[in-house]
Amino acid sequence: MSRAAVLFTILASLLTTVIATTIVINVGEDNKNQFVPNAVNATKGDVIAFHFVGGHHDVVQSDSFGSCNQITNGCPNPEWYNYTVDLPKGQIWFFCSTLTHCKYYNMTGTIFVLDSLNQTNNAATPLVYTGFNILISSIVAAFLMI
Ligand SMILES: *[C@@H]1O[C@H](CO)[C@@H](O)[C@H](O)[C@H]1NC(C)=O
Ligand SMILES: *[C@@H]1O[C@H](CO)[C@@H](O)[C@H](O)[C@H]1NC(C)=O
Ligand SMILES: *[C@@H]1O[C@H](CO)[C@@H](O)[C@H](O)[C@H]1NC(C)=O
Ligand SMILES: *[C@@H]1O[C@H](CO)[C@@H](O)[C@H](O)[C@H]1NC(C)=O
Ligand SMILES: [Cu+2]
Repeated sequence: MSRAAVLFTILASLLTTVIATTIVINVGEDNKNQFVPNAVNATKGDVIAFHFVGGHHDVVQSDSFGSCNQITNGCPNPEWYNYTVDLPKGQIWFFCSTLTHCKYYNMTGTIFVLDSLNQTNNAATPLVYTGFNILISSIVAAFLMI
């Protein structure tokens, strides 16, 4: 890489760090089985702050848009579940696995992760990405105690 390219890369990553934002998604808004908003744009480093505002819900990842196929464990009804986006681009699909909230109420959503260096080249290529795994260790721990 040329010196200019190195400098650009450093500056770009600094800028990305500085402009990292928090995006709030309300879970169970208006006591309905819904995520509001159910689609957000983000870039790597942004925080998706799931705010559990009503009812009993969770947030888990699925394998495709609108799907109810669970691929990770998730976070059941905390006050907040703050997920820091840690893939460079792609899509992260999620849903609520409580009762029939996904199947009958379509309680689903998508994080479109835009390439922070080229936002026209956005989330066209879906990546199945497993980032919501914070409960795995506690589930394992629960098994060990049985
Ligand atoms: C996300 O970005 C796309 C363009 O890449 C835009 O069309 C869309 O309106 C944006 N969605 C939100 C929720 O900001
Ligand atoms: C999550 O983010 C929200 C919004 O920025 C903040 O109010 C809350 O304290 C955070 N909670 C945790 C557990 O990090
Ligand atoms: C389900 O929700 C998604 C957003 O997560 C939306 O795009 C889609 O149109 C909804 N499907 C139905 C059948 O309402
Ligand atoms: C940004 O992405 C678009 C779509 O893939 C591509 O056509 C364009 O050349 C890219 N721009 C840069 C500066 O890489
Ligand atoms: Cu729910």
